[in-house]
Amino acid sequence: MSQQPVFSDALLSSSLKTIGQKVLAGERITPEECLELYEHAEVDFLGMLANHIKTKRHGNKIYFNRNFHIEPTNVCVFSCAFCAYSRLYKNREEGWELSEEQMMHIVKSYDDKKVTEVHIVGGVHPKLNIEFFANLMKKMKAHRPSLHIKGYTAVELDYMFRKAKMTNKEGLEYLRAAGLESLPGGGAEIFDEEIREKICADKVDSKGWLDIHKTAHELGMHSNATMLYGHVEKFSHRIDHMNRLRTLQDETNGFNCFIPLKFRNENNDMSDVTESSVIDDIKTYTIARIFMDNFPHVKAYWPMLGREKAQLMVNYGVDDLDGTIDDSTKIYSMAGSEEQSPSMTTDEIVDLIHQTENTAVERDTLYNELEVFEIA
Ligand code: V47
Ligand code: SF4
Repeated sequence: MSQQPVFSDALLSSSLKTIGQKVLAGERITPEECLELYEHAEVDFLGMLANHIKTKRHGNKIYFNRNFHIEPTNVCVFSCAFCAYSRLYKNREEGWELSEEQMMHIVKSYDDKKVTEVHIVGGVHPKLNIEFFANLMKKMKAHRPSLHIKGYTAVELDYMFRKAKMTNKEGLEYLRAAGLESLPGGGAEIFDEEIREKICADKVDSKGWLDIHKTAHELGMHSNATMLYGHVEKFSHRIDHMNRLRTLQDETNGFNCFIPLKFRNENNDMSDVTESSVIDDIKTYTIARIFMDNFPHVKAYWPMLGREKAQLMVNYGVDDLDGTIDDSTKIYSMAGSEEQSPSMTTDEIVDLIHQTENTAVERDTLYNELEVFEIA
């Protein structure tokens, strides 16, 4: 366990000192205090607070899981300005669309591997409907009942449900009966309506995103939440985004983890936007850990951040690195991530965690601990 951090009066303004004391006392900070942290706190101070919270919650454990991704299609009816996929919609010949057979072939290719989760996420194809995905999941579950299916962002679900003329509740119940167990956190982007209009005007709005997650939680399903940061939004928009999530979590307690997603600027319609600095990245992760006091976990998604930066974030409030991801995920490599073919074996991810002098813990999707890897 870490010792209680001590602040030097000389180095801190009185308002930062007050916020620091609140955090150490386990009290919630307000959106205004969060803005003060973004605008005036240095990364060392934020790191100390975020790590204090992380250590109090999880000791020196850093979680990972063994998963694989299936991206059924990169064709998308929407045109988010930040997305490398949306360009492909304009260039349909570059699009792909996997058949049920091809996706089952991917699932079967893991038959002799100890994976616990399949993460299904992709574009919103106009022809792939709710029955198609329900049949696919039934086949997956029949083949490997223990495989946890975390699938479909609220964007994909909203489109599926509207097409099927189902309410969110009806649609989620239908998919759950077919095998869907959790929802990933994608599609949240930034909830502020004006920013959303600029970067992803045509897909599910903030209210719709939040309502799908709320309904899933009410049905006993768990989900994650993301925030796409470092583009045209301001600090206040990030805080508003986190605040809407924190408020919903107070009500439902259904979110497992919060995942800040760093905007990458290659091959999309926002390539003129400079990417966030490493200082901004660290601030965002630490502030997320401090502000989102009711979220059990903060995840650094290494295929997007790159493994070195993900490793660094372990010292800044992060307790989860997502998965081994033997991967087929393309959304980040296409948008300019350093990780051009993201894949890590269990030994590699365990080593990566051990290098940070933490214990690596394999978890399942719901954060049940499966295996503990102590440093030798
Ligand atoms: O919603 C798209 C993001 C998300 C870019 O729940 C981009 O465990 C950065 O949500 N730069 C989809 N980000 C992926 C996602 C996810 C990933 C890993 C784990 C989980 C989980 C969820 O990808 C989209 C969007 O925010 N994205 N383009 C880009 N250029
Ligand atoms: Fe489609 Fe998702 Fe890309 Fe938006 S981010 S264009 S919804 S694949």
